[in-house]
Amino acid sequence: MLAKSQIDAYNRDGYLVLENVLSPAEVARLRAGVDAFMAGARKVTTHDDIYDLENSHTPENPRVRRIKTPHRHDEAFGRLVTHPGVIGALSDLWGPDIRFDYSKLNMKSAGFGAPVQWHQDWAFYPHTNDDLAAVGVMIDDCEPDNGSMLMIPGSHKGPIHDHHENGRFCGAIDPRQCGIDLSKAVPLTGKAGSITIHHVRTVHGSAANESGRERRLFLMMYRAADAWPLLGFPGTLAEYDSMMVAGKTSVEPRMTPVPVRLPLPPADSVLRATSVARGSSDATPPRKPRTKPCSPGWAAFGSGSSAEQAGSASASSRAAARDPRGALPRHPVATGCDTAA
Ligand SMILES: O=C(O)CCC(=O)C(=O)O
Repeated sequence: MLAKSQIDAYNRDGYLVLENVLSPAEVARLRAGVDAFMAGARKVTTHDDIYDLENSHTPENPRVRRIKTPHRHDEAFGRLVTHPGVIGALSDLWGPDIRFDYSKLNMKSAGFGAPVQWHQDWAFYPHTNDDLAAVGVMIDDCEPDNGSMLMIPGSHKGPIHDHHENGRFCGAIDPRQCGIDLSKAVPLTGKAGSITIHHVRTVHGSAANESGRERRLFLMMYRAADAWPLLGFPGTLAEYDSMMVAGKTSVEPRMTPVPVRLPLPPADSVLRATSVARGSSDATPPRKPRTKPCSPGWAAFGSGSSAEQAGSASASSRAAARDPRGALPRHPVATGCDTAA
């Protein structure tokens, strides 16, 4: 259960770090799961439903940027979706009714893990209210030099910044143009087994991992059950409701006066992928194509999100990005939420 001071800090700053939420045994099991994913990466040569690869990846020398929806593929990651330490904290922030969205494992490997440009997750998936957050599970100790996430305190109460470039959604902001004081950025550090919670509107990013240590962060996206996605959801209502992880669903969206910029039109790269997949025009919101159906309970969560698709499409852009603590150029479809968002 969160202390009042922790709830106040989250409401004031837009993020929180909670220590020792996972036991050493749970962390060890997750690391074994990551090792198994990495062994699987030796069989792939290009991005697929599971792997988002670094540009320098080869089967002989696997370099994985991200594992997509690991909760669908490994029971230990699946169990985290409903972990009492996670759901308890979110209930303290939002109340009892909570819906899962999707997960990803950002590898940010020692020596070459790419930075994530400044962004707000909200830019990728606006809802009727902003009781949404990403929960990060630290599989390794997170320190400033191995690419811990960086947050701008209080930015969740500000505007939704422009994540477009040349008229198309690019998934990243230009912090200088947005008047963001990067000297205020706070690194979310902690020991393996800690969790982070960041508000969907908080401006954040992360630097490259130039240390010799891994920085693997498992991210799970959640929303209050009465926050309804403005761009709709994939699949049927029954499938959407199967993503409830606590409390009860509702068909009465809670509307609050939140600032919104739709992630439209999508970047060319996303548009091409979406059009091919769905035979659609660019009026179609960018959505992750549906992946294979899942069977056991632990695998049943997660429809994916536009942000994830956007991130996959942005591999070359991300590789080109510089340290987000400096002034970043924007690249088409950056690595926020799917990565970023
Ligand atoms: O993995 C990271 O460093 C950042 C992830 C992120 O920004 C996001 O998921 O929105």
